[in-house]
Amino acid sequence: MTKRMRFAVFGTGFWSNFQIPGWLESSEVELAALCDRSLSKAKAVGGKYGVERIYNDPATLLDNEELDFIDIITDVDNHRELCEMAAAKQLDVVCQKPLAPSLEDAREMIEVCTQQGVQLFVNENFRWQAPLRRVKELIVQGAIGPIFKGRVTFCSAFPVFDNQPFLRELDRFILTDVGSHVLDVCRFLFGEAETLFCLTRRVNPGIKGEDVANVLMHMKNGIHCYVEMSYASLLEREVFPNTLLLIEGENGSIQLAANNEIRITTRAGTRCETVALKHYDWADPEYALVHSSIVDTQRNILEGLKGGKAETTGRDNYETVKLVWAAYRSAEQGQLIQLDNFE
Ligand code: 89V
Repeated sequence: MTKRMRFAVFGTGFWSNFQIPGWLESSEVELAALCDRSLSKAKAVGGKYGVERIYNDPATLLDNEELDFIDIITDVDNHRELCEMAAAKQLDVVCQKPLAPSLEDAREMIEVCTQQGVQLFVNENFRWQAPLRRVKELIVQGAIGPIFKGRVTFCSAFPVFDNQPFLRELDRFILTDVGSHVLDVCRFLFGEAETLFCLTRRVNPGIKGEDVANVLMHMKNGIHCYVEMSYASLLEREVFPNTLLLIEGENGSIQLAANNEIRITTRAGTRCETVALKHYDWADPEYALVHSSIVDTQRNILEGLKGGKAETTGRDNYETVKLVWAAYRSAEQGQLIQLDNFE
C-alpha cells in the first residue's frame, strides 16, 4: 500500500464534524493533528476521531508535525494567514469556502501558493451534489438542445444561524455564504459570465448582512442566468439545502425539484428521474445532500493532491469569488458589472 497522506485540520467548529469524516472515508489519508483557538473544542473533536496531537497555536503545529497538506476549516478571516503559514512550510493547502474575505486576499493566497510551489484547493462542495452532476451530464448529452436560460434558486427559511451563529454577525452574508456555492454552480453548469447585475436586501432584523440577493448574469456563451438566494423565504415547502433549477433549451427544459427529482421535458413529453444520494452515518439528515457531496469533493481534491486533476483549485475558484464581489459592487452602485475588467 502506498504511504497515506498526512494532514492537519485548522478549525474544529461545525463543519469539521463533517469534513473530517468525509476525508476519513478515504484510506489514502491520515488525520495527524488538530488545531483550534479553543483547546477544549479541538480535544473534543480529537476524541471523536482518535487524534491525540492537539494544538491551539497553528505555528507550533506546523513546526512539530510532518504533513503533506492542511485543511483550513476556520472563519474566513483566518484563511489567508493560515494559507501563507502552510505554504511557507511547503505544504499544499485545502481551504473552506468562501476562499477569502476579499478579492485581493484571494489573489494573494493564490499568488503565495504559486510562489512557494504548493497547491491550493477550495472545499467547494455544491457542484459535487449528485443531482447537479446528473443535470450537467444531461446538458452535455444535449438532452434539451442548446441552452438559452437557467434559473438557479436557493430560497429558504431554514434556521441556519442555529448551527452557525457567526453568520448573524457578518456584514456581508448571503452572497458570501450561499452565493459562493450557487454562483459556482452557475459556472459549473453554464460557463463563465460576461456581465452581472445584482440586487440585495436584508429582511431579518436580527442579522447584520443581507439575506436576500438576486443576480442576473449574461454568460459568455449567450445564456441568461438568473440566480435567486434567500434565507428569508417562508415557503409552503421548506427545501433546504436543495438548489432548485429550471433550465431551458431549444428542444426542452430540465427541472431539478426538491427530493432530487429531475424532470426532463421535450416535445415527446416529460420523463422523470430521481437521483439517489449516498448515505453516510455521520451526516446530519437535515444536510444529507450537502454532506454526501463533501466526500466527492474531497475525493476529487485528493486526486489533485496526488498530482492529478481537481476541479476546485484556488485559481478556478477565484472566478467564483470574483462573481461574489462583482455582485456586491453591482448592488452597491446599481450598475451592470463587466466581469473581464473587474478586480
Ligand atoms: O454550506 C454552507 O456554507 C452553509 C449553508 C449553505 C448551509 O448556508 O453555510
